[in-house]
Amino acid sequence: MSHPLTAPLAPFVEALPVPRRLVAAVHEGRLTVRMRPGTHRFHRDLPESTIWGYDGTVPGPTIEAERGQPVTVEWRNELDGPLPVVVTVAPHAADADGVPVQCVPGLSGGTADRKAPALAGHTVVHLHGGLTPAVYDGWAENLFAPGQAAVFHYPMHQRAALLWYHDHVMGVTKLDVYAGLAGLWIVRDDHERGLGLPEGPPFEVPLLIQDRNFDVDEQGRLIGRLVHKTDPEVMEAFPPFTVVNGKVWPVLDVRPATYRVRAINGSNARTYRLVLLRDGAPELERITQIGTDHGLLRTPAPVPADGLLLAPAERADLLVDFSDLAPGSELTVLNTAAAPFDGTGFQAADAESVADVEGLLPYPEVLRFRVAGDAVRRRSIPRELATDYEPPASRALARARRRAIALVERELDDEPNMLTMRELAVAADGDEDGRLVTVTDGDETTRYRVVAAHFEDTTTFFPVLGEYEVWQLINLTGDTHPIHLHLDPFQILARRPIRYEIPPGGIGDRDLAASINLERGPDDELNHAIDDNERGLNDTVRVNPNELVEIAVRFTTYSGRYMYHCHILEHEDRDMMRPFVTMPAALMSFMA
Ligand SMILES: [Cu+2]
Repeated sequence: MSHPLTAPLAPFVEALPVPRRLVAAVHEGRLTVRMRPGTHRFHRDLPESTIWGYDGTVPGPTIEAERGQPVTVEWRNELDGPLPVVVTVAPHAADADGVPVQCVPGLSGGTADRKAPALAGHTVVHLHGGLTPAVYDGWAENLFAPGQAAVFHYPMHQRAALLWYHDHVMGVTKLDVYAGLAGLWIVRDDHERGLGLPEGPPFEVPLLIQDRNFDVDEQGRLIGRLVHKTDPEVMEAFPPFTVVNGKVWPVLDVRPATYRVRAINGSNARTYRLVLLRDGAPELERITQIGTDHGLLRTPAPVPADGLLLAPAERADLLVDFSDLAPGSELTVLNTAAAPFDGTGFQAADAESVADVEGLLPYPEVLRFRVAGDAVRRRSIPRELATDYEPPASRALARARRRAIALVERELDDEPNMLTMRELAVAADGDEDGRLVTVTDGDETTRYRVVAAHFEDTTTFFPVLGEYEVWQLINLTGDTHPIHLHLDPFQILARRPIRYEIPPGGIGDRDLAASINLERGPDDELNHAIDDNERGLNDTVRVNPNELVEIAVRFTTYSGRYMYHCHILEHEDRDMMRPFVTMPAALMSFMA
């Protein structure tokens, strides 16, 4: 049931900001970025908010690098406490009017968490999507304190792509990123330049999409203070206000031309399904997707008929054609994805009526484009884009090491649920001791035992550099999880429906009993398809409920200790994260 809410802020009244560009070549590849407290106005009608930002801004500067030209960043931690976010768990999931508390500003009767202000601003920076040596990858426990600095070297031996840098501190990434510690990083190269795609303003527009909530005063008026609010039923924050490049519901004036829009979901937990509307009707055919997380697709792809799905950390490189539009035309981007997202579809044609507080989507507005100015010659879209990768050969995959990971939500009394990744190893013959996971594919059944469940458990994944691996991500929860691997990108091989049973008490602290069948359940309405716009090089993949996703990954260049995790920040902070160690082949036989 839908309760329309009246938005307390006017949509589409403020210009979309474009983050300051920090072009590495201009600084001979040596940059200094200061993490500082700052003030930021998220909307014309809001007071200033205190934030933590890279160079004191939200978002941080967009760093632009060139393939093959290393960049060194001195990340200087000049934060001083307290954390500029009020953290609260509201006592009830809905208010007296039955409206979910996450849809409204303020603390909703919650008390401010007293531990959060004590966070003194320890940080660590991760370049998401970077092919980065392990020592500079931003291990979640290698922190530096206010007054300290870290000098990280980024080789940039990687294809052109939109990356992003953000805080990655163990247990509080959700708060540090929410406070503002995120920025974009664009890698460019000659191949991409040869295609004549827009580069830089005004026709290349980066969009960092996030959601935020704010506190209210005693009269119920919005004040700028950032609020991270959860409730007893939903342990992720799904704030009501969509913020693009730091502004709530901005508007961008565009000329009648082709624009390159580089979108990234930088929200803590919310998945967006973006629909472009004119006069209430979808015009998704204006959008052509040319790239994914790690850069160009082989060929352009349409976005799915329902809209462009972006789970946290996913990126899309898009060409949007406004060239036939008269000045004064307006196109609006709406989000049709309910939260928590579980893969359920929604027809683009119904987007204008999608507002739904039960789905924690009181305001579907994201952004508006307003056509103004003179026409510019329309760009044709190259039919061939990337030529530097192919789907992995079946011969290479036949030999590949296979790994299986179950995604599990464990309910606890009086505490938020624990989300863990259960690394599975094939059980020994004769291992009959009850707690096993069986995966049945036709008449073949594989029996697994859990070998690791928590971040601090012993490392069990030691991928060999240069060799393909096939990872199976098996979702045994009710929500979609965007799983992110650090270091090299992967390709999605399959999305397969599963049905499974977990016996009562089957999810233990470390063990797991489950029987999984690779077949569709009777009530499963998801299509479990790989969309054309997912057939690229990715570092984050949505794993939907009742689904096993198979990816092929080959770590190539750097050996060391890295992480993979769910990119819902409230999940990775609650243990949905595990290490892996990449090793050169010659060393493997010397491992004890
Ligand atoms: Cu998750």
